Amino acid sequence: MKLYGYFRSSAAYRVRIALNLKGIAVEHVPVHLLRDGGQQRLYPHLQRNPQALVPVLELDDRTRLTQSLAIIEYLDATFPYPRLIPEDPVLAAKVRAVALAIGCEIHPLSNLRVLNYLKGSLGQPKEAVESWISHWMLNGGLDAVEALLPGDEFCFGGNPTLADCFLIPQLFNARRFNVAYDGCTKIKRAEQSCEKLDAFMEALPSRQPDAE
Ligand SMILES: N[C@@H](CCC(=O)N[C@@H](CS)C(=O)NCC(=O)O)C(=O)O
Repeated sequence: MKLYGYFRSSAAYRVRIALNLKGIAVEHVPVHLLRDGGQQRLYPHLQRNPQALVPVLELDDRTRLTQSLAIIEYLDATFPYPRLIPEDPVLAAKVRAVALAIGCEIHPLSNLRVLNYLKGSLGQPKEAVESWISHWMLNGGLDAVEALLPGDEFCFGGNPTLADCFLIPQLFNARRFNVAYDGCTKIKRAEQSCEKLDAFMEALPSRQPDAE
């Protein structure tokens, strides 16, 4: 399998964590989101994903899967150990809710193309863009995720789940954009637990072959 990604892409980072937790080796193929005006928007990648986004997981039969949540659901169905989506339907719904809160509501508002539009087309100054990012990342974002968590070792229970695969890359984004989440004690607890695991550490952007 091949994972088309970018070291700093938090959506690709989610998939890297899931692959590592399951011990699945893939070939990592970088798609540079800034070079050549954004390689995600150029022909070879647009064929892989018409949304012009990473990640894309290409299976050995060349089937291409897009959207990190769908990719991780596929991995959980085909490599079931360790489970990332709990069997219990109520717990599974809670785990998915945290992943969706991050993936559908927090992350898209500070995605590269959104920030480029704010800066470029709308001509917003740096301070306004920074204020946009921290407002949406925190208010009704990470503070709501904090309220959704029970306060366990990981997001839910004593083992990492899909929710941790989404949370940790979003915290990387928060630090990158200087968004303070120190008051989120349940999030911090889950983060500290994840940091003890190689699967999370090896997925860090700084440890990827295309890291700059
Ligand atoms: N919902 C998508 C989001 C993918 C996404 O937004 N990827 C970003 C990198 S984190 C990207 O490719 N951005 C390119 C751009 O904005 O032009 C997923 O979960 O896979």
